[in-house]
Amino acid sequence: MSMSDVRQRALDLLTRGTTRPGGALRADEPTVIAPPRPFSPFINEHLQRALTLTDTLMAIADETPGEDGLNAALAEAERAMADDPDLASHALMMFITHHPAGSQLPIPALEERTPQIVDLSARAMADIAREDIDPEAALAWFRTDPLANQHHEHWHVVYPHEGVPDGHGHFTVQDRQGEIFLYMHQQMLARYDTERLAAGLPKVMPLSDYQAPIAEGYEPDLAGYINRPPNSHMRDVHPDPIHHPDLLYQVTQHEAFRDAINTAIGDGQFAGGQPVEINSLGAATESTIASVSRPRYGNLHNLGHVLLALIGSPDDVQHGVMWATATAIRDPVFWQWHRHVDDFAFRWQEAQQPRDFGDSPAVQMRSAPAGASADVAVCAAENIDGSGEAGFDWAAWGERTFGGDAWQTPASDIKPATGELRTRIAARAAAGTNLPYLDHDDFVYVVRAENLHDAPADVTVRVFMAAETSVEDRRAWIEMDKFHHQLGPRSRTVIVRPNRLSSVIQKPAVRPPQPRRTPGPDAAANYCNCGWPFNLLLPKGTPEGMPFRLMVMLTDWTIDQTGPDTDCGSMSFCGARDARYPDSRPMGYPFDRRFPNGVSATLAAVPNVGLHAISIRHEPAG
Ligand SMILES: [Cu+2]
Repeated sequence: MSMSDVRQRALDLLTRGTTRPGGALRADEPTVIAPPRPFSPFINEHLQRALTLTDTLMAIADETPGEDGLNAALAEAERAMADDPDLASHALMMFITHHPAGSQLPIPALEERTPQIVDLSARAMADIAREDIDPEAALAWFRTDPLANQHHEHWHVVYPHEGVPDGHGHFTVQDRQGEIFLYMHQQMLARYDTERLAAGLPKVMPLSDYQAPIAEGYEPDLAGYINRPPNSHMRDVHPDPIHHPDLLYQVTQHEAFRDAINTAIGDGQFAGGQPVEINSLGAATESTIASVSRPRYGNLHNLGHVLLALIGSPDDVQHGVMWATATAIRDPVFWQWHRHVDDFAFRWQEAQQPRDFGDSPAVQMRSAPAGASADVAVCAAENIDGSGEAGFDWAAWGERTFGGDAWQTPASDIKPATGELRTRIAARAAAGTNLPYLDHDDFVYVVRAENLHDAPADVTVRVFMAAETSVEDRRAWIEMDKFHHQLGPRSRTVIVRPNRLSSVIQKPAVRPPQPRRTPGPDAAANYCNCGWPFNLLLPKGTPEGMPFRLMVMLTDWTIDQTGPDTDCGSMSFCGARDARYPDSRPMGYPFDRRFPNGVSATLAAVPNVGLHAISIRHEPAG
């Protein structure tokens, strides 16, 4: 069997297995209630069973190198699919993501595996600018974006809470997995809240009272997933009626786990004496196999998904979209649940000492009036002559335009700097239709920095953005980019950074954004699929122009660095494959601690920080 045959077999398996027994549901078929989908990646035992299969696939591929081993692994996955297609597909995707030989196989895009989501997304996009609809429906375009859903699904494939197998029955969580679980979801919330602001909606409220009715319901209109009726609340459920019909999980147990975690945060330590820090807190809250005690702290986040998925189910056999990572973010309650989960992290962070920024490098950006920086600007790529050509020298252009004699002029006053970035609705071909999606113009950040030392200075450039009305809410800051740059000794450097290289997005960034299904020749290819969708890098903004604040901070890379740089995937959300997370500072730094003197006043006074006001304007269609 040739490699292309083996790859085709993987595509066929994954496009037929995840929708329903007997074949993939096509976009033009009616969406009806499908047979129950027994597998949930949020149920520990289910994920363990899937990972055991992944482990077996790895062992098979290890035993026979090359195409034959991969083909044998696929044969094993196909056998398992007869029993539980969702479980086997999830296992196969984890094999492809985590095994060096497996990573030569493709994972079809979520919209290829479940083409009916494209139609739902197209309908939601049609409502993007309507004001006469249900408020929560105004955000449906964001929640149903196929690439955003794929990002969430894939992230959980990269970071399974029961650990990654090694082909020999050993399962290990990855470096800082508990912390990245909290951070990645916190960043999704920051983005969602920003879109809510643009739509005139309040920020997401936490679902912290497990007895309270949830006023708003949700109708997914998606085969295999039931409605969540309005005014329903969590109730005792049988999380696994097929395998464990006698197992009952009670809301009071769920409350006890919530309270135990809160007690640990208040005490600063878990019951066994282990300190609460961000990684152990994430592990205990999700929970993962690295939890200090699952008997004591339970499985709060995961079983919250299950409780909320079963709300509308009379028999606990049918479930809503909260059941699966590929569908959960569609339901507004996902965001309420995750705000509650994030509140644990926030509460812990608030109890820590604020930062004094005493380890800042001897590098400075100049301030300008009104707390703005003279050394930060953005430019639309279309206004940079020649920038569309391959091999364009950004650094030379930056130096020519913003360096030399121009150094004394505020960067934002120099052409082609702009005060406004633009977004619009574009369309791409997907599942046989023309799918509208949010897109933005390419742009670059321009950062000028002066190294005051006689030696070269390696810095990490951290770029965040927040809606102007939310700058004092440290949780509102969205990470836009993070990268390394070297400044020469006693020099003034113009740093130009194209948006397409952002550390948070799936790479390479392509336009129109396409979920890549064919991995490249290198073994880390599928890992590269991890990351936020490029088309959603910029918040939508408003037709009038929505004010935002950009923050650029330069930190000492010799302190930050933990390993070699990677060009692949999202460094911020996915770390480095099977290695240490590539930034020694806590994720979200510097917004991961309280600012007793206010966010913008504090940051404006730090010499290695530049703040800059910009506007994001959403251009109407047509
Ligand atoms: Cu998640």
